[in-house]
Amino acid sequence: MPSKFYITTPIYYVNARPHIGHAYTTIACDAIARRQRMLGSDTFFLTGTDEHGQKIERSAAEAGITPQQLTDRIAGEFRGLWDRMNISYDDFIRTTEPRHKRGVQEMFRRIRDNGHIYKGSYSGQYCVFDELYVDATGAGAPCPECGRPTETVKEENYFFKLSAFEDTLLKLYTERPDFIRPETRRNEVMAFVRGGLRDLSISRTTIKWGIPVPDDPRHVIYVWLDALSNYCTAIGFGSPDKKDQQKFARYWPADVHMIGKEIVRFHCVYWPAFLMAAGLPLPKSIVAHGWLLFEESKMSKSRGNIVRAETVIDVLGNDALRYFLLREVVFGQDGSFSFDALVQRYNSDLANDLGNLASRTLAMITRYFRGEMPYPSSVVSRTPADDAIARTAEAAIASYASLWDDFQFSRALEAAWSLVAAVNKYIVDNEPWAVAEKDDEGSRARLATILYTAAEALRIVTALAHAAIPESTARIWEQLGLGDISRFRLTDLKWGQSQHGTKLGKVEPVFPRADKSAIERMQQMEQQRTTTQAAPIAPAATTGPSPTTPAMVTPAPAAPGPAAAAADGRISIDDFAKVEMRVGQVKAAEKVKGADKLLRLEVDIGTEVRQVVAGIAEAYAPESLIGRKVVLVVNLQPRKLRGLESNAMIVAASVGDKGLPVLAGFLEDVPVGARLK
Ligand code: ME8
Repeated sequence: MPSKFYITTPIYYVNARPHIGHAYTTIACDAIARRQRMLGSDTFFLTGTDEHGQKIERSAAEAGITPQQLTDRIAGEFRGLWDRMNISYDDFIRTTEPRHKRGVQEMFRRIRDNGHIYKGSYSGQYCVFDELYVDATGAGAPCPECGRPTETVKEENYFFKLSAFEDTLLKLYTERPDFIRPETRRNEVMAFVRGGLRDLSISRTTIKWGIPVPDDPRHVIYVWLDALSNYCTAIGFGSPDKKDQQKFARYWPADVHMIGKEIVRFHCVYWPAFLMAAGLPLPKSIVAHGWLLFEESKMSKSRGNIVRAETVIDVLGNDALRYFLLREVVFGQDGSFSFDALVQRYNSDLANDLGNLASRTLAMITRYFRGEMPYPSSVVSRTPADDAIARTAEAAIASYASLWDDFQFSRALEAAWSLVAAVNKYIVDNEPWAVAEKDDEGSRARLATILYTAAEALRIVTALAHAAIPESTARIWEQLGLGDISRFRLTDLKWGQSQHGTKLGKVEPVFPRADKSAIERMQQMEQQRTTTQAAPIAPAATTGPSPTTPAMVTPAPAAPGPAAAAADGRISIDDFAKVEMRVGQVKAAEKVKGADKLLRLEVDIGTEVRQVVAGIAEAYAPESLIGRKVVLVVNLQPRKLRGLESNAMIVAASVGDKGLPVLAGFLEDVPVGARLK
């Protein structure tokens, strides 16, 4: 039986849409889970949404909908985004599901039956944002965690005897140094516990949106006890079903709870105490990463400085976002996100380094060896440089594994890319294109060895990087003629496994270079997303143009997504057919007040005249457009820009460093209303 590996993300609150801070944790867990699967572990990867509590109750009230409506919508957005990002989660738990409710009540019962719960009355301050009881005095006193004003809570509660766990917890942190990672967080937690623990109120009577306390339904269970229990309830805890019980026995305790640093206390103090009180084993490790910063502060909805994962993946694809986050951010520390750094990293490491290695190696094998892996003689025409690459590759395999296991993703990828750099240099130094010019047998053997060496190194980097950038590496693997990479076991990876004679797959570029307009497009999309999604809730909007589509200068509105794109980002003809593009003629045009980039147009599309708001003011004077024929996507849901309803999207190329729009048009005369197919 293979060993098991159980990893979890935090379950995200549904008071806000997902942004790349959430994507960061989820991507890190996904990459870890994928590598574990490649190593042959029986892996279970859990994510989900945290749907109860005062914060959600209030957000729903503010949006004028029921908490259930709010949670259904936002949970759908999280799940939809993870699906679109190819996140390989095995289960998605929602805390409003019956299986969770049943499990949380069982958790409460066990803790109570073991004598760790008593009834008392709480009078003190509560921070709704953090869902945390805090030591502060006086109405409105600032929360020591987040600085927001706290609220006075005075009610009868059930209390958990947290104070009794002080010594046991300290013993745990000392005896199991890997329980909290990294070290800095462990030290903080130890200092906090040494400072003394107070009993914790674990029920509320003044809120309704929660799970009732068993046998006392006037109370709902404190949202953090409810939320933390998801790690157990999702794998069958509290279920009467035998299969569920076996599943829980198989996967619990979790190997890794991955979290952001702001929720360390809940996971490293409350959670182990709850588990000990319930008589359950403790997770093996709680790993806290730092924050993703944007414009120098933590990316968060309340600060309004968020970037959506959709924006990046629409323009550069999933792997660009994954690679950037794993490579650029030193895991455990805060890291900055910027579109410039993202594009720079993408171009240098993916488009240039790996992309070039793949395309030139595979193109030369196609050209000089009819697309079949050449035979590398171990004797004839061999040089020390060939063996040096083999040694570099073996070293990269070893250091990648140890760095990755230590959650040092950035350094692990750096190790793999040092092999890429070495092979690219090897190719330049050995000039296979010049060797190919010579006709003698020795040169032919030399050429075979050089290209085999390059291809073998490419295979090794591809296998190593697969967990981090699964889509592009799956394509390179196929191009190497190796079939489905998910069948490959990393435990087998070593130098020299490529078989000569293997027929390459169809060779195509995997990382198209991003020009500067990519940055503009992302900024523009982000700006437009912020304006149109300012309202707290709207239906999920997780689709948009693929990296190769022309720039749409009026962005795609929120619309139910088309069928999921294939793993390589391509869509079917049916997906394309859903987009109705027609020729229109501009009848009126004017600038939009207060918006430098926007024009309001009235466009005749044959059957009617539509109002369109388009971001083309920097490139076109309004009067120059009157009478001009343009291409419009006409079957998009209407959307508002600067208070004006836009009823179609104008199609344009995005050109030059600034990504200026150039309107699509025709050389021949075309009738107004003609459909583009
Ligand atoms: O805390 N940088 O949910 P949440 C990095 N429901 N990671 C970030 C981030 C940023 N700027 N912003 C969010 C909750 N995250 C609770 C958890 S678990 C039983 C309950 C990630 O929606 C990071 O993982 O506020 C952080 O811990 C989590 O999202 C917080 O998500």
